Amino acid sequence: MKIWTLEAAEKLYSKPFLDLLTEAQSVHRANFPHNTIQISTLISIKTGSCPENCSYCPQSAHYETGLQKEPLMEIQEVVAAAKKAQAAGSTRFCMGAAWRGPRDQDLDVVCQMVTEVKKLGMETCVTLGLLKDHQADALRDAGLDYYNHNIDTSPDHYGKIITTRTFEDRIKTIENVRKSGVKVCCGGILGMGETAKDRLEMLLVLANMDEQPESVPINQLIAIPGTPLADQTAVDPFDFVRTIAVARVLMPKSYVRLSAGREQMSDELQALCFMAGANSIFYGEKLLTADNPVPEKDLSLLNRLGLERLQ
Ligand code: SAM
Ligand code: DTB
Ligand code: SF4
Repeated sequence: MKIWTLEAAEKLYSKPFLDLLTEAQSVHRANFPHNTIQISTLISIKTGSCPENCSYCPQSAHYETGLQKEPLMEIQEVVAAAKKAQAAGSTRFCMGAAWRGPRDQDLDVVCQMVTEVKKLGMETCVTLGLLKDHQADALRDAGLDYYNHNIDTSPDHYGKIITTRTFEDRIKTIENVRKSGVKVCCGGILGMGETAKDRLEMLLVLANMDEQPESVPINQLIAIPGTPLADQTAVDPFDFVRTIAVARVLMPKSYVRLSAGREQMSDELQALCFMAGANSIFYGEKLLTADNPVPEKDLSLLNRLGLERLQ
């Protein structure tokens, strides 16, 4: 497999904007059906009181964010939410829990949720924090399609954002997922005070994995009052688009998901991200705890752009 260098990534990132966009769109078209988009719906199955100190996160117990905390949901409640998402046109259901990692007794419940959602005919995804190898195997046996675990930022910048677990801890979890045969969903966040080099270093870690992640969520920081990143200035929109474009060129076959932060973006900026190779979104009025565009607004956007939902 091709190893991408920082030099090559920097060369791409610093191209004239329209050249970079054209290159990314041509790579995109060589690998995906034109004008299509994949749609996932998120649900928070366990909310808040997380022991980790991720500086961006409304669910960390270290910060006062005014969040309504909720224990692990009942299986039937989750299945009802999945049915609703399916009826609204979503094909993948992603369940997120604010844990450092699941205890085995909690994992049993999540496995049952996965099996039930899978029975509806939807693809399943969970994001539960750090995962041991036997836990990844249990989720696979329950029918899990994807596990989301992000590296969040570059190895260098990481220590400024989280200190309760290391970059290497995260890589280990991703390796455990990969070994189990569950597909990997792994990306990061832009707008946490990182440099352009940090953004590229983050993409290089993803692109140079033995197998590239099937799905790469690129989140724009939602600056949450009460967190250490509450007053962070927003990332320059063109730099955001450039990063998406470089992700597309480096990882031609991965779904690049325009994830958190769309509520704060104009329709035109989102369209530029799709031009740059983003071909997946979270659909539904909530992400985990933060707002996402309402479905009517998204349907109208997809319609105005002539983008078809992938089944
Ligand atoms: N606790 C699990 C974990 O950390 O892996 C799962 C849930 S966690 C909320 C999933 C991801 O959401 C984080 O890794 C981060 O990339 C993203 N995220 C959380 N808060 C965010 C925010 N305020 N803005 C943008 N992305 C955010
Ligand atoms: C990912 O990369 N983004 C999603 C998903 N994976 C789990 C989460 C975004 C969370 C945004 C803040 C919130 O809703 O609490
Ligand atoms: Fe906890 Fe995940 Fe939020 Fe970090 S990102 S504080 S691990 S819920």
